[in-house]
Amino acid sequence: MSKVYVAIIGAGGVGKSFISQLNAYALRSKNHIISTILISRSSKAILSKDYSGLNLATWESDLASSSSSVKPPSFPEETLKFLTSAPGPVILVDNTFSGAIAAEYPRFLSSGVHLVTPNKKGFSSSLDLFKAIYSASKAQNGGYVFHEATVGAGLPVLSTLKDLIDTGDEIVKIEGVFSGTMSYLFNSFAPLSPSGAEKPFSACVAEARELGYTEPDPRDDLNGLDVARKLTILARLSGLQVSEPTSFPIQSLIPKPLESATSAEEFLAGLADFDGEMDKVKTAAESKGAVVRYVGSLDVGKGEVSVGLRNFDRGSAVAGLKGSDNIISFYTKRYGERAMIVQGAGAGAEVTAMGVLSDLIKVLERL
Ligand code: NHO
Repeated sequence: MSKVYVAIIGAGGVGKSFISQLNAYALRSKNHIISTILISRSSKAILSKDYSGLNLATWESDLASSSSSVKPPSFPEETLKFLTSAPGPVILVDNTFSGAIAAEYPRFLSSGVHLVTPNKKGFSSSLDLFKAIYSASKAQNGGYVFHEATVGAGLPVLSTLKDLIDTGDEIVKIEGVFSGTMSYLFNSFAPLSPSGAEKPFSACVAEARELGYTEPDPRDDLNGLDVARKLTILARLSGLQVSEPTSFPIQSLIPKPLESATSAEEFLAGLADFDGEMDKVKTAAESKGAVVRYVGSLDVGKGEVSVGLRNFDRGSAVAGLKGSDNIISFYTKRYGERAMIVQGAGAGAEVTAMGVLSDLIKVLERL
């Protein structure tokens, strides 16, 4: 049994689920002793200074009761020093939203620290950072990097894309529903089998927010940027040089006058005034025997990426999606027009954490 050290930054929704899944995995692992040496939130941290490992069964109360003076080690210097002084391989798990942490990935990787993360920032911001991350990982003694959960949560989207490319297939087009929030919204606003009791778009947004499917401010979902980040990652891994996630057309569902609303509540209150516009979009689709959905599309041959509303035939897989599920279709030379399809829950802490843990297991298998 070889010993591996794990450092976890970010212990919110995904982080908590990840730690509980990691604890269960560590108990049943036959090949590795997993020693968790750091768990940190924005303002607090627990650290195993002698590298003997934290107790994953009690981490939450340990973190809560850790004195407020126990701040996370300063990032990146102290953290890097602590990790690179460990007496064995180290895997850094970044479960934050932080762009500042993502900007330091190349430094950690080139120091031999392995990285797994659901944080999209490092892979979907500037192209320079994306390239620096991969070249640091590929350099001699560079750490492995995996980020499956940045697209489709635990669904095998990035690993499928890699397998298709590595086996010599040619990616023609990738398209689908990449946002759990948008999926839920349109499946309830424009269902495949209308019952006549559908709600206006603003009420669907309010309901999705109450159920916890949207970000606290729904504009962060409706602006399309989350989907654009996912498409940027897929495009870059398919070989396209996408400079920024805003360098291609993104259809925002935020009415212009509401962009400057000062709170989520003000935004939601004003959204009802624009229900008529969304109704027109829905009715236009219905008149063609179709339903409207919010999708992302990547045409590799043409080098085009787009994010926005599109009509889909009622018999199509996209139209038949349920709840907050994602669907991703890979059109390739080998699979032809029928496509290879990956479908299922694409948002939520448990399934996202599963994507992160499966990446950590991939690193373990390579050590
Ligand atoms: P939280 O609950 O806000 O937790 C963030 C944690 O990071 C907190 O503990 C905070 O204290 C800590 N933190 C922030 N900055 C820090 C710093 N500088 N130092 C130390 N700690 C710091 O966020 P979540 O929900 O747990 O998300 C964590 C990461 O997973 C984010 O990068 C998020 O984008 C990513 N992620 C989440 C989901 C999800 O469902 N929650 C998904 C994918 C990736 O597949 C999901 C998805 O795409 C959902 C999407 N909205 C959709 O499709 O509708």
